[in-house]
Amino acid sequence: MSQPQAQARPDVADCRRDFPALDQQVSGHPLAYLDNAASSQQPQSVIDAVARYHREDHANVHRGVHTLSHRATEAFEGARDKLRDFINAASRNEIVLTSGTTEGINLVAQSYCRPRLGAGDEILITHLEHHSNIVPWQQVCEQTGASLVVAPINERGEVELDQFLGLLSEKTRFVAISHVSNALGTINPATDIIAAAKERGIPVLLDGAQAVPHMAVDVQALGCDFYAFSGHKMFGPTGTGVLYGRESLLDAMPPWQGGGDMILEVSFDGTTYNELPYKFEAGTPNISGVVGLGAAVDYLVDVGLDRIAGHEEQLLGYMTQRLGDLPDVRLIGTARNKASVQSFIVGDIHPHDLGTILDHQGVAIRTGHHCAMPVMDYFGVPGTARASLALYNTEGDVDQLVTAIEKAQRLFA
Ligand code: 7TS
Repeated sequence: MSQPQAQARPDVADCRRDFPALDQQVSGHPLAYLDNAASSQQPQSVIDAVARYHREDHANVHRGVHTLSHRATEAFEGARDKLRDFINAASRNEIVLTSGTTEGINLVAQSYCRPRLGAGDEILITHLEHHSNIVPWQQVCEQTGASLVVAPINERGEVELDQFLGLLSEKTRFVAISHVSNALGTINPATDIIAAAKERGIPVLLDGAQAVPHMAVDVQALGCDFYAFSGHKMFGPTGTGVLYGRESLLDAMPPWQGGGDMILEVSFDGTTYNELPYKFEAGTPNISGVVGLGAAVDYLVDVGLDRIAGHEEQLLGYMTQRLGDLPDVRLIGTARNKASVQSFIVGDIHPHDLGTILDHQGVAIRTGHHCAMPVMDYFGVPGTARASLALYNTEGDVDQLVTAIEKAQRLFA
C-alpha cells in the first residue's frame, strides 16, 4: 500500500475490502461490525499468512535442524522483530510472546510482584480496569499480604490525575493501569502517571489491549516498565499477544512456567534457565498465530497508525453525536480524551435485548458488563450496550446502528 500524507484519512473503502468477514449479510442486512473492542476482524493478508504457514512451513520452532523447522523459526522470530519495531522496544529480548493481555498481566503479577511484595505494600490501579487488570493483582495481594488501592473516577469516566497522584506513597510498590479503558474508551493520562511513578521509583504496567489497534504506541517514549496487549484486537489471531518488559526487570524475574524451550540445561540437580525472552516462553508456542500477528503488524504499519487514529477520532465524534441526539439514550463514558468506544443505555431496554434486536438488523455490538463490573457499579447499571470502532468502520455503519436503535425503541414503545 502506498503511504499517503500523514494525518490524511485512510481510504476506508479500500481498507474495508481487505477484510473478507465484513462483506456478508447478517439477518438479511449488511454486517455493521461494531464489536472491535472484543475482537477485531482479520485482513486477507493475515488469513493468508496463517494459511501459507500451515500449508508450507509448519514445524516446531527453535529445535529442528530441518528446513521446515528453520522456516517456522524464521517466521516466528521475524514476527517478534516486527513487534519490537511496532512498539519501539529497545531490544527483541523485551518482547515476550504470550497468549494475550491476560497472560502478560498474570506473568508480571506472579513473577515480578509476588516475590517482592509483602504486608504493608500497595498496588495501585484505577476504577476503570478490565477484570484482567484487577483479579491478578487481587490474587497476588492475597498471596503476599499486600493491599490493592483503587484510584477513583469521575462521572465522565475519567481518572482524576490529582487524586491518582495523591494515592502514590512510599507504600506503593507497583502501578497497573489501562492505557485505554475497554468499557468507556477513556484514554488515561499514562505519561503523567508514569512520570510521577518513576520519580518515586515505582514500576508501571500499562494494559494496552485497547490502545495498540488505535494509536501509535512507543514504550520508550511512554517510559513504562511493562506493556501488555492482545493480537485478536489488532487484526491478528486469537491466542497471541505480547508482554513488553524492560530488560533489566525481566532479567531479574524468575520464570513463571517451567517446561521446554525456557531452559538451557536440565538435570536432576537443577535447571539453568534460557536467556530472554525465552525464559518466559515455556512449551511450544502458538506459532501460526504469531506468524499471523506479524502480518497484522505489517498491515497496521502499512495503513499507518496516525491515519487510523485520525479516522477513528472523526468517526467516534460522529457516533457520539448521533447517539447523543437520540431521545432517551444515556451515554456512559464521556471522557474528554477518548478512543474508539461508546457505551450507552437506551431507555429501560435491557442491553441484552437491545443487542439481540440490533443483531437482527445486522449490527454487531457487545452488551453486558464488558468484564469491567466496577465501572458498571460506579454508573449504577448492570451493563451497557457498547459500540466499538476499528479502522474499517464508516459513517454508514454508525447510521445503520442508529436506525437499528430507533427500531428497537419503536418495538419497546
Ligand atoms: N484489558 C483490556 C483493556 C481489555 O479490553 C481486554 C479484553 C483484556 C485486558 C483482556 O484481553 P484478552 O485478550 O487477554 O482476553 N477486552 C474485551 C472486551 O472489551 N470485550 O471482550 C474482551
